[in-house]
Amino acid sequence: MPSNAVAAERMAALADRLRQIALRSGRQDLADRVAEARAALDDAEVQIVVVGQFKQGKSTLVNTLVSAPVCPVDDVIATSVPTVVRWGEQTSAALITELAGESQPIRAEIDPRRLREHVTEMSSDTGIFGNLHAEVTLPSPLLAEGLVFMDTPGVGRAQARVSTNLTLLPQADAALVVTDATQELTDPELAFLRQSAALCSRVTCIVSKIDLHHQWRSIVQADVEHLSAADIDVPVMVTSALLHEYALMDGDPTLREESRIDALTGYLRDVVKVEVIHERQGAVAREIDAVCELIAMSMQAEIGVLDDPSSSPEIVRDLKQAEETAENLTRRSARWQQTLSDGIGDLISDIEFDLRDRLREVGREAEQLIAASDPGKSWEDIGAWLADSVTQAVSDNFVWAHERSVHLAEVVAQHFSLDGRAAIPTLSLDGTDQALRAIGDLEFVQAGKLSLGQKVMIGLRGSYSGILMFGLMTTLAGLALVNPISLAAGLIVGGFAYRQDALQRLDQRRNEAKTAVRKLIDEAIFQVGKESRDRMNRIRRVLRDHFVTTAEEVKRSLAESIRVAQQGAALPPTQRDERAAQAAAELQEIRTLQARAREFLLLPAPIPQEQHAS
Ligand SMILES: Nc1nc2c(ncn2[C@@H]2O[C@H](COP(=O)(O)OP(=O)(O)OP(=O)(O)O)[C@@H](O)[C@H]2O)c(=O)[nH]1
Ligand SMILES: [Mg+2]
Repeated sequence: MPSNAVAAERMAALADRLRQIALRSGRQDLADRVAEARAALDDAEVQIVVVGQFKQGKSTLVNTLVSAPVCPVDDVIATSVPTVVRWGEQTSAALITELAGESQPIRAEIDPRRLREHVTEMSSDTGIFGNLHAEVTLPSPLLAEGLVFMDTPGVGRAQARVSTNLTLLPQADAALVVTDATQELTDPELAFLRQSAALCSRVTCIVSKIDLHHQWRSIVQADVEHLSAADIDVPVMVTSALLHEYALMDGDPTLREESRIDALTGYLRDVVKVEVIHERQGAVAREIDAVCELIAMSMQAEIGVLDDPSSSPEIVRDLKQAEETAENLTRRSARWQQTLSDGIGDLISDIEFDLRDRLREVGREAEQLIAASDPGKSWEDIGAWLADSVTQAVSDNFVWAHERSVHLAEVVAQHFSLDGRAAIPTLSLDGTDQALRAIGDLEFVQAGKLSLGQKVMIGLRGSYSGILMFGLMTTLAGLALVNPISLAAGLIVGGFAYRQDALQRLDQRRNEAKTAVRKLIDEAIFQVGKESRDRMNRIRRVLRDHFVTTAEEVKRSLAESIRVAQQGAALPPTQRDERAAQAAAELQEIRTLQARAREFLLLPAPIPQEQHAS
């Protein structure tokens, strides 16, 4: 089985040859398409997000993997801004702010040693409302391999942050969900793992800090059982950043082995990266296959006419019919376009209904909690519970919306190819299988060709971008008024009158708390609902553009077929045979290229020399 590098070289050679053929056939559009696909072969970056609950050792893990103390680590102060760490000859750091409605993000270079001041809770609020993330470059060996890590704020502390973290998952190539060995996986962690696995196809659960617990093996065993009971199928690996650090200081190979960091590094490099690159090459192979098919179509028409000029009117008539079918595909009345419009409409209302349903339920439970306690005393607990529950509801809604959008894209693709049957021979509709792979709010900038999934990702950036948190926090801040009303009054007034008054005041506090909860729920429904509507409308645009472009490409290919068929029929008989032989040779070459691309699609990813996953 060829390694990724060998496969990339072969694929590049196929693409270059195909590009020449496309140019020779006068198809600049197809030549450009091939060139774009080929550029993806040079993209060696593999994006890995590191996520998990608060203080599980995410930043420490990133630092250990990249062998440098880039991400701030602290017992108390939490990471608050996602940080992307990628290879660079020089160490550098920058803060990137994406403002809503602005196409260009604002980039500010900062001193890498002062990153802590910008990406932790220590940072002062800039007052800017937008997506903020940091980018660091480092000359680290693992990063030189193309791995890019993203350290993220912990889930479960800073209220609705989880929804921001979830949006990072669909566009990442892989995710490491970190949980430490001090306790077994909790329910919120399991819920988060389940959501992660639904949004990202390569999730690994990392049990960190195994040095802290003699019994870490039984914790890991329990974690594996929890995962299997919850039907979450992700590999589990263990690490200790601390043991790794000691091993480096003492030059102790046994300790180093025990830290299991090298095993993780090897797994990321030899399994995860290899699979991701193989998948990317597969996308290029599908592009080559599709372009070969389009070019072969005109060649076949020409050969048919050259072989039997009397069949020319018939062939041209068929081609014209197919051209009309392709033309119809670009019209708004085409069935796939209807499927898309109706599907998006239904999705918008279903998602909103689901969101309303989930959030109203949270509101009802909160009101029960309020009715059963004195909000003056329990408000902080209720607030924390509320933030968690709203977050959970919004996250579940997000995951569900994501899955439904992917399904819709598949149905639209099916209808498109059914509608186009007469026009589209055996064209593979690349990208639609993994369409909508990403709904995210941070763009991992990638070189080369944008797949449909990536286009969607960029189109959708900005969704759920912490707006919920903003809304939530301001509403919660407004709840200060629920705090116990001055006790001073109670101190002077005594006895029965005071107790009566106290009851009344308790009622009043409860009412105020309930009103505040309702306001918060309404706010969340409004904000999240608006974002998901916008997101769906962007999905609609991206899908429509994708398929209309495909239909137009087919139309151009058919027009070209008609042209060469007519030209072939007009050739004097003496030249006809010569041209027929030439066209047959060209077709043969195209079919050989196509067969090679298809062969690649049947190959599994190259197996690493050594399996590192435990
Ligand atoms: N013993 C031990 N402690 C660790 C290990 N990894 C991290 N820690 C400690 O755990 C604490 C939290 O580590 P961080 O890396 O800041 O955790 P985090 O997940 O990034 O935290 P937030 O970003 O704030 O959510 C720090 O005190 C680390 O020193 C480990 O492998 N062993
Ligand atoms: Mg951190």
